[in-house]
Amino acid sequence: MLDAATSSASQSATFDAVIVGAGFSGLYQLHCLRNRLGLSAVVLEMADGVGGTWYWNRYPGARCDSESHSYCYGFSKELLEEWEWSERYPDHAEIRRYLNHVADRFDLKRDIRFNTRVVSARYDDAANLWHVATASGETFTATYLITAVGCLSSANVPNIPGLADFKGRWYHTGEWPHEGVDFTGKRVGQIGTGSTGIQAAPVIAEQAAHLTVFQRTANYSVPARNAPLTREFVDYVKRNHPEIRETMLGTPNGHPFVIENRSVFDVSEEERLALYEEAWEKGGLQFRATFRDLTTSKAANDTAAEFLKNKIRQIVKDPAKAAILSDIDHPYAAKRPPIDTDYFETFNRDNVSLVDLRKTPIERITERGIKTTDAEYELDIIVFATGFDAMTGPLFRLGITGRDGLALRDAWQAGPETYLGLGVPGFPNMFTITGPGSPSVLCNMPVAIEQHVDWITDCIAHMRANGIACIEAERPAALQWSDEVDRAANATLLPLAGHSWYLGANVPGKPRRFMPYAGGMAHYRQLCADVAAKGYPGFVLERALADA
Ligand code: NA7
Repeated sequence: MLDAATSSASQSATFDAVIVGAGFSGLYQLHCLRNRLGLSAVVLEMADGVGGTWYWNRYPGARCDSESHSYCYGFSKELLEEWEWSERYPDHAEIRRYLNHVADRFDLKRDIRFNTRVVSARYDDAANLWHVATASGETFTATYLITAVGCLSSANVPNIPGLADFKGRWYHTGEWPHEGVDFTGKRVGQIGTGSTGIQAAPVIAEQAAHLTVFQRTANYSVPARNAPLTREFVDYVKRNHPEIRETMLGTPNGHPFVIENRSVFDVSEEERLALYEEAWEKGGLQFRATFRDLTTSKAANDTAAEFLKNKIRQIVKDPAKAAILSDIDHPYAAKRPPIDTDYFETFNRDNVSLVDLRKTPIERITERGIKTTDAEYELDIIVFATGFDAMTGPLFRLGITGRDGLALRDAWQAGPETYLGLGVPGFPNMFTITGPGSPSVLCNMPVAIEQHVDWITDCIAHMRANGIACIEAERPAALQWSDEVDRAANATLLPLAGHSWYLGANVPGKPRRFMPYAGGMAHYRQLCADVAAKGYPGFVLERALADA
């Protein structure tokens, strides 16, 4: 084991591993490497606290769509038993409290460098080491580079002409001010109606003088039915977490519910509507699990889509608004399905209006507000709920270069190419937690993260036990895996939402490639376990020179 020491010659602190990011991934990876394997590891984190996604996303209504009792680590029985969530879906502040609790409980903060932004990470072929540089000029050297930067951490502010002219204030939801934003008496414009916009609009509308929602693509949403957890439920979870986790680990998406094994067409129309109604009342992402073929058969999906569009028409009283909100152009759940608290009801308020950007696109932002092709909307505040440069964006920001000076950005010019979403050809000893090509965002994130961190930890332990100095994904294996990622996506309705961020379609110029692995988490876990059990086929493992 190397010592975490600073060499005066190079001014570079040396570690076994540099981990980038202190969210769910980075915290657990540090725990595994330091507390389990006894390695020296440091986490470099650009924020001044832990939390990752939840450090930055503090917008009004920011709340997780996974149920709280499943949105947590499963590696520690004691942690599972001592932590109590307060609501069905945890809000951003409660998740930060949880992650701070984890960081303190496992004494992690002493190895996290906060306010430390990575600007480059360069693989040194000759020394088989990574050199990581930060914005403040510090450098860190390590055998392993582990990216724990999350999938949705690079905010996408669209390049709309005139933003610099706007005299009011503007904010992106993913970089929300810690002190909050006071909307009292303000005219607010919100661009974006994805999961974030759908959470934010009802809360902003309650405070603002007027809220104008600028919608480009209409979206489905199912009520979250958030509520405080009862004592009985909290106790039930404590008593039954092994069974709950077994369910989570057995499902394709890592949630604590099973997908029903019936087809839409196994039941009569009357029964189907009753089942949808029941799922609507129950609320949450579980709506998608009402039938097994909702995500794979367009005909099956159409029945759910029609049910949900009818709900919009029933809830929204103004028929013109209802028509714009229910004019949805993609199958249900082909984009990430939002869940909400009173989203459609918000459009019944007198102080909320809706602009259909499909009919009247934004021309520019002016000094006074947003100008579409048919009107200028005067605004004091613009909220960009416009999403993220997902999955690859956070990795590119690290300025990674691999073997022979190859930049990751160049290697992935035509789209990401990984083996299992864990390794990249040309980038030895680099591991990407929930990288492109892994289930990641199609799974309840902590479940995906723990599987990756456990796999990486076992791999590093294997390397050290067997004198292996270097591991690198092989190109043919990565190409084959890319084909498998495409195949898995094409077996579902996911590619039918041509404008989704899963495809990179929300960022101009980004190559269109379906990025997450849609083959299901349980199946993927088995594939990864098989690769490890067989001695890592698809990776090249090199012994240290002295041992060769
Ligand atoms: P999303 O799901 O990417 O949604 C972004 C929204 O912003 C969506 O409605 C976009 O419309 C809209 N958008 C983006 N750019 C523009 C421009 N230039 N003009 C008008 N409207 C625009 O991001 P979220 O933050 O809501 O959710 C991200 C994930 O976080 C979510 O899926 C969960 O996993 C958690 P579009 O659909 O592209 O027409």
